[in-house]
Amino acid sequence: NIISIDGEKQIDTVKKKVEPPPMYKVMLNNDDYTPMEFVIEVLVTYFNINPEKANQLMLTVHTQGRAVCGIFTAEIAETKVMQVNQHSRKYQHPLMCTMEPAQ
Ligand code: TYC
Repeated sequence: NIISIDGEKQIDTVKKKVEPPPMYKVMLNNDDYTPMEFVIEVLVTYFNINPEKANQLMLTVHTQGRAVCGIFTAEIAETKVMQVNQHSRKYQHPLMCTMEPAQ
């Protein structure tokens, strides 16, 4: 940093490193009961994924067990998980949305 003491400019040794924030994967997990159409609607509504990609991603979860829906900062990931799980409980589907560190 450039600092000024008594009008004298000096360079200090403080490194201002700007670190990127930690990122989190938001996952959808498979279950046997949630209707496929409901999962597609969740992906479209909460993750801004177009219906064709949403259908593909839903089928990946269905066949592989889980898949990443998006990667976000902590606050946004937490909000997505809360919103999706609340929405699923409201309609009494067991769909589970979870998050985990991306690195
Ligand atoms: N396995 C569900 C079914 O056969 C569909 C499903 C897909 C459920 C993805 C959850 O995250 C999920 N109706």
